[in-house]
Amino acid sequence: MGIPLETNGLSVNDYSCGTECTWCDGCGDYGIMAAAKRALVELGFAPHEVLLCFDIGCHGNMSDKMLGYRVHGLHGRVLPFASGAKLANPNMPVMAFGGDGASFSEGVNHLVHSVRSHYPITFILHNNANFGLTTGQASALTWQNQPMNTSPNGIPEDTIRPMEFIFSLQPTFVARTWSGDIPQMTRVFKAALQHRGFAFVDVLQACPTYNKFTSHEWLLEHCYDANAEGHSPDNLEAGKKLACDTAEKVACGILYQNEDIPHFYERLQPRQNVKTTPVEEVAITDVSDLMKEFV
Ligand SMILES: Cc1ncc(C[n+]2csc(CCOP(=O)(O)OP(=O)(O)O)c2C)c(N)n1
Repeated sequence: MGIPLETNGLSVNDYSCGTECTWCDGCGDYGIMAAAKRALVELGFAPHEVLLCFDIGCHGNMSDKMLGYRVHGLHGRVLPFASGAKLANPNMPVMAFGGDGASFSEGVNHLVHSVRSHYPITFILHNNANFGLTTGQASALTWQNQPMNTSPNGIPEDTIRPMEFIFSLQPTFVARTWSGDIPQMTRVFKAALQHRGFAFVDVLQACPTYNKFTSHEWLLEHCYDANAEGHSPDNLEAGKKLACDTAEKVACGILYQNEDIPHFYERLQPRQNVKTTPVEEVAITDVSDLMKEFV
């Protein structure tokens, strides 16, 4: 709707591959994948120019549904290898995708350090508020009092509030969007990909099979575009307040952005004024003498 499928001589079909989709009917991952393709196409990136890193989970199966250089790692570990790849080749845009189970349980430590380290990558959180691939166990983001497969009486733990958590880490880019709004996701993903440092994008994702509380219909009714309603993302306290106050409505769009903070690579003293990248330096290293030791 209103968004061309083809720009810059590229088409979203350039990112398509023939693998059959195994996601459930109505899964929000379809919309997130469509928006990721559109964002990359609209920014003029061909599949061979980007690195797409996937965590383990339903969302992670996108790794065989979409072209690009792709890595599919261990559960909860997408951020370390995405960050490492970016630091090795800073010229390549890197998008990392992770579920809320991966990102707020197994890999929550990596999320903390990725935000505070300002690694210059885009992180898309597929937030379906449960462990989807393993059939709907409660995650740290499952709402209180929601019956889930392994906790039919609701979870005994407190739910993590993701926005309060992220804002406590002094982020430089925080956005929220939802899986039914492809134009909004596309706009947000493009801004995230163009951000100077670590971009955190919380995508509220419909999971019709296991999440009965934030359904597509619920998201449609509650989410609104805060930027369209005049929210300017330049103030951390205002962005945090808007992000955390979800009692009535859920503010979406770019909630906070600061382009003045240098990212991790820019802060590395030994890389100052170095024109080559680490991958180029490795590529021209002659290891033949070293290899002789192993023959
Ligand atoms: C370290 C580790 N813990 C647990 C698992 C089992 N496991 C595989 S997928 C998955 C659920 C993934 O949930 P989430 O990260 O929220 O992604 P979703 O499937 O909802 O997209 C789990 C628990 C694993 N593979 N590795």
